[in-house]
Amino acid sequence: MKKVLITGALGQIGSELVERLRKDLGKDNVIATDIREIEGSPVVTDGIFEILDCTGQQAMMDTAKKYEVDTIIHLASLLSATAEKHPQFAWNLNMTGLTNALETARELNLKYFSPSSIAAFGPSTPMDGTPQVTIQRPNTMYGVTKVAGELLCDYYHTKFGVDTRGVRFPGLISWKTLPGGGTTDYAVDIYYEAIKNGHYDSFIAQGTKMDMMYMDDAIDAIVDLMNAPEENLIDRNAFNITAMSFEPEEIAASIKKYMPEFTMGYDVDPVRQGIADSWPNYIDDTAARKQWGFNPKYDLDAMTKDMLEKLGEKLAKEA
Ligand code: AKB
Repeated sequence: MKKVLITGALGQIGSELVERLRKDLGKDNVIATDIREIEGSPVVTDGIFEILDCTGQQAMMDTAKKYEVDTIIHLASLLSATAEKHPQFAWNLNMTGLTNALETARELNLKYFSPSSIAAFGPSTPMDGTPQVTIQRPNTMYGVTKVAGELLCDYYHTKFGVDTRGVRFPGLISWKTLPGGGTTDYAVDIYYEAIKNGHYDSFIAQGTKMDMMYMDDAIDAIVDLMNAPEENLIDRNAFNITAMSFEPEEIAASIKKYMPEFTMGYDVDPVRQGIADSWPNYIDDTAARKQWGFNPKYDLDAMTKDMLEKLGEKLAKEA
């Protein structure tokens, strides 16, 4: 991975991955793209940035050719809750973007990464210690696109020899860029509300466990998987990875350790609760640990400490 094209670069993962890869590879070797431009964003101002609609095959191919990249990291995608509101649009965006990115990788012989998700599992999946290879019959449109994407990435590897790689991300928590339209977003919102108001009403119900990860570990995971020797990879698309699993009461308890006055209530959203109930309580990421050394650094309390510090500073500056 020497010169990388990133789609969805202004999103929650993209904005931090761009920053990291500009440091690792040099500014001229990271081509950040997104469908829109956010004025003043460092993704736009601090290096190469192009407007790119990933549903346009030719535009993606032309951008990859123009910059002579050797890797494509395709992040543009609609998340679970938004996809349930607009299922046909979600299918179109998630699948057309993916097939265009895979075709670009096939034709130009590029290395390829796209994220899958714990959403690729469904109600008939074993919920505790969900294995790497197991039943995948999700009942959400987002999940359907993630399973189809995993299979298509495997197909492009076995049929065309494209070096496709992916992970099943859990909920990702970060202070720099907000997620948009996900089910696990409550675990980000809670920190914002804790700092701003000292109280949070969770849209996910008491007792609902989901896998989560701090963004620093997610970015390391992408970089480490892309740099792993190809011969070590058996599972490819896509590896289970997780750093922690918790329910709303546990994250609230972790915040209380640093902000004893913090309180939490519930205002459960039935749609997002239904999605959360269909996902695993915790997944087994042994394959990722063995095949490419996945080893997250942040547990719940370490993440909470860092989130409260960094988000607190950010919100104070913005006030
Ligand atoms: C979502 O909640 O939709 C995402 C995911 C787990 O893929 N954060």
